[in-house]
Amino acid sequence: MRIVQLRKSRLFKLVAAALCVIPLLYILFLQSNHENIKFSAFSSKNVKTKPQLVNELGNFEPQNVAERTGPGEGGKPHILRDDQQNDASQMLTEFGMNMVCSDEISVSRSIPDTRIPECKHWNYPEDLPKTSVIIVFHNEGWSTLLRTVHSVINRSPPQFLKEVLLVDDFSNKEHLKGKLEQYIMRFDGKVRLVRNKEREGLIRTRSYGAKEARGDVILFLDAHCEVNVNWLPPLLAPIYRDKTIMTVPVIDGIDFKTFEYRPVYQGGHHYRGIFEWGMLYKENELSQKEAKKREHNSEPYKSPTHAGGLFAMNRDYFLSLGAYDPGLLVWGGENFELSFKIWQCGGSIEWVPCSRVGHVYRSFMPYNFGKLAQKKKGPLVTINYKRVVETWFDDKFKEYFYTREPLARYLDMGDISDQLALKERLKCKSFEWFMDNVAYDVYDKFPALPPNLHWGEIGSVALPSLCWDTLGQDAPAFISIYECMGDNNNGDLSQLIRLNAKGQLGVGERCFEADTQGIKLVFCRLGTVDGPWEYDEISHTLLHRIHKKCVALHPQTSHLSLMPCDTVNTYQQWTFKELQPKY
Ligand code: UD2
Ligand code: MN
Repeated sequence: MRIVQLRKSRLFKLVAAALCVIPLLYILFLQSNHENIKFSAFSSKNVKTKPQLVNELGNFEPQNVAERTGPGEGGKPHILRDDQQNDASQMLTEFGMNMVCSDEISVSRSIPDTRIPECKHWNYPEDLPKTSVIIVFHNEGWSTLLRTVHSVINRSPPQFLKEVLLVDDFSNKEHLKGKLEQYIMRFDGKVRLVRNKEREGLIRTRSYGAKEARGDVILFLDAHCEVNVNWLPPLLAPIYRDKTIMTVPVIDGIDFKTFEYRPVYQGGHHYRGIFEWGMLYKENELSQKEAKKREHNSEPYKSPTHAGGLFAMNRDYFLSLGAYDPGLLVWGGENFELSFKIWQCGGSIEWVPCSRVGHVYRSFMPYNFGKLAQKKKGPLVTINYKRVVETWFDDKFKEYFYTREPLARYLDMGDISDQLALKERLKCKSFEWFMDNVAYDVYDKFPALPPNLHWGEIGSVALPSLCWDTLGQDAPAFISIYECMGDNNNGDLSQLIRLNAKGQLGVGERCFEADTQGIKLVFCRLGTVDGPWEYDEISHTLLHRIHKKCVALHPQTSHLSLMPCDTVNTYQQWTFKELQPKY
């Protein structure tokens, strides 16, 4: 604080001495005082197009931010009293986050500045584009939604904030109706609210928001975020330089129970967004090769993809790419669709370390997918992935997806001819090009997948109605035996097991290992697709090559473990049965 003040006064003297118009400057200074943050009104730097690292405080850094006290201030956890726990757990069930806790925290609370120190010393162009911050929501809690809005208003230079556009995806909660309309009137038109006439899901709702927006740049946030100090200019600067760049802030975590605000990533380490072949979103530490392309550690860097929720883009560019594929329903896969489309069709994605935004990661999804989910048969998110894969992947890569997610072959993804036509029209590059030039580090963690030798349920020959089952547990856990689901399977993947040509036995993104106690579900070793398993097509035994033992079912306890191989013992014999789900 002292340093900031010293700097400020020195700057003040300099400018005043040069211009001898202290009263005028003072008026300017007061006008720029927005809520409790002052944007430097005397930035004499004429930063035209490129951000510049300077010794003094950057031109949009807030100064004289008032100290605040109260629940949750400074991003501290807010702990409730014992007599509030009942209400709290009710709210947790309804919203996936502790709204009792959130309601007691100011919508304008302070949070810790999680940026690396260098971030305070960038000057950004003074004429950055005007932005529509678009927040889509479905049945979100009151104080979390409004804290998102207030944080944007409080921490964005007003000249770059065209509007905050709230898009209601057909919520039915009372507090999101008239009360919300009433509340936003205090923002004098800066906050606008539009509503869907029926449930569209977050993906289509965002596309609608983009069409409705009035800013040059559209910037999406989830409805439970808090933007951090000076978050906006660093996101706008790359887009100002090149309209085909999508920018992504670094996401901090807000605890869904206590609302503690804390960084997700260890200090100074940079990550980029990647994916595994089942299309689950993953991250990888920035390679030296990428890191070295920049002069300073706080500068943006290229990333293959992003988590989905928080990003900025030129509005016309987004619309010229056809917005999101309108065939993607409700939730999931849209982050990949947009990322592949951007990269393959000539644009790029940059993660911006100096822009930090907090997001409440919920414990579970508190809403269902509504009527849209019933329209489609089968798991909707996998259908979304299939549309994306079928549109943007080359044949070789499509195989990796179907190897990892064999049931996806049976899903009806609808018509993608418009997407393919767009790809043709924009002369987009191949997926191979994308993998070689942009997402090459995916292979470090998720190498090309060898084909499955077998996939489906693993049934016992001794007790044919029983199959291997993860029982929906996450790794690490012991695997059990349970009644075979057969073709009644409808999206429950706990019995869908794959044995690949290199001996890896997997279920979903997890793998099977064995120790003296039993057969275990574990995290697959990253960077390899090899495994210890070997299935004997004749004896139907499953050998662990390292332990040189076979998987056996204990006749009394139904426990699975490794035993000395006995090829004629039916309790050591297993059959794979492919599933044919009737979606
Ligand atoms: C992540 C993304 C989210 C989205 C999603 C995949 C982050 C931090 N979040 O899941 O933005 O990309 O992955 O699709 O990267 N909503 C609607 N209509 C619906 C469902 C949700 O408007 O039918 C709203 C919801 O109120 C919220 C936003 O969409 O404001 C994102 O939904 P979420 O928070 O449930 O998604 P999340 O964070 O689990
Ligand atoms: Mn979210």
